[in-house]
Amino acid sequence: MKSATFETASALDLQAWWMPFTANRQFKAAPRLLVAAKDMHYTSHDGRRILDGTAGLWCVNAGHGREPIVRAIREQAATMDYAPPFQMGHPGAFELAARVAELAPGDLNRVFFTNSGSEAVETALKIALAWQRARGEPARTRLIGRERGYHGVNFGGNSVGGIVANRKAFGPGLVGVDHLPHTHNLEKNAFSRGQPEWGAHLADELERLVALHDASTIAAVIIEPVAGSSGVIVPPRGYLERVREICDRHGIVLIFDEVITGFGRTGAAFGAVTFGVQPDIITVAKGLTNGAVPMGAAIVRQSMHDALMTGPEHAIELAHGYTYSGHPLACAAGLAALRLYREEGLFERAHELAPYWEEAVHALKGAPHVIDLRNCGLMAGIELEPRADAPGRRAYEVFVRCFEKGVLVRAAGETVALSPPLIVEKAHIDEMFGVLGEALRATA
Ligand code: PXG
Repeated sequence: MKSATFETASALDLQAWWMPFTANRQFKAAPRLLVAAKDMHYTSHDGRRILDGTAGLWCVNAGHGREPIVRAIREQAATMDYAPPFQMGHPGAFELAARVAELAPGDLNRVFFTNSGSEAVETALKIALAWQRARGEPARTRLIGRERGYHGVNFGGNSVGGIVANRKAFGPGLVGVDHLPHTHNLEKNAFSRGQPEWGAHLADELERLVALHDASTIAAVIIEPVAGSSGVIVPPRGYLERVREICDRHGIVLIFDEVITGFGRTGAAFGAVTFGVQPDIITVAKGLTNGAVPMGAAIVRQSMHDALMTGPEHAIELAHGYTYSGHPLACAAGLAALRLYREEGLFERAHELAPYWEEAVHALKGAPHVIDLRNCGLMAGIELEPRADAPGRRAYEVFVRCFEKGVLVRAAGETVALSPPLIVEKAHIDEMFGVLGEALRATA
């Protein structure tokens, strides 16, 4: 079957799909539809080539429509469409788990599959609680997130998350949740290249929360090594190390939510590797399958897993899982994606391109409206002065202008975020920032 063309797209009734994280009425009045994708480019419904500056939504790390991934999905669909994961298994899930475990740092080598980043987060939080209970600390039920954190949209992740717009409509969420302060500070850190110098002391706020609640009530801390959705906030030097130390001192599980930072985005397999800090659980999704089939995972320390392998052998050790945990199509896509990352050295490539990327980002200093520039690996945040009467509007307008000029960027609040596929070439980087500069100059 052929992909939708401009004609079919414009004839579509757009009303039935309640679109996620979208201004539905605004979008449907002036829709932006994508109908095809290959390598670094999308094709829009009006037949234009759009350079992908965001790897879809931070996920298509090897670029679009890669033949080995397409083939793996096609072959798996034809061989076995689905296999139940409860009290049954299939080879692909075991193989992918082993590959993920090899890639993950330290003793993070037990992998629980989910279907999204949100589910990976719920899974990690539940494993942390179950582990505390299994080791004789059942009173440790508090979960600590961070202001401006994003951990998906389910009740657990939303509760530990710290983006007010995502929280305010949905009630109190989980009880027993607290938040660390975020580390964003324009006075101290604006225009830092890579990790800012100022802010490691903000990790000490965790000591304050321990003093307030008592360590014996705290199960886990969850943070993004680099906060993505709230505008690419890079951790201050020494900050993650200090969070790790405090968690160790108080028996608190440390979860890194690497749904965005996993699979090469920061210039190594995981942010944990880039920053040299070992968490107890890493959550992933997105790049795990190159975005081609939905899949997430919680990657857990073996010792935590082993502590739950108790009780009679016939007993289910963790009462948790999804119908589609380890779905065969997702596993096929994941195995092909990880092979591509390895064979093409894409994480190393991200690392090697990062200095060029950093120069391109910081060359926007002095461009209209720009009040901060942030970068890490192949991620960038360009923060704009908000319009007093219309928060977020300026970044949104820049995003629309870039799209009209053939480059896909992402507006995250007041920040324009970029995170291209790791196959990006220097000429693409020049094009992205050239168009972004033009869009900034054209925007009031
Ligand atoms: N954790 C993190 C750190 C994420 O970035 C999720 C969890 C949830 O994943 P799922 O697969 O359930 O969406 C994410 C997702 C944005 C944006 O504009 C980012 C995400 C989702 C939607 C928009 O930055 N990240």
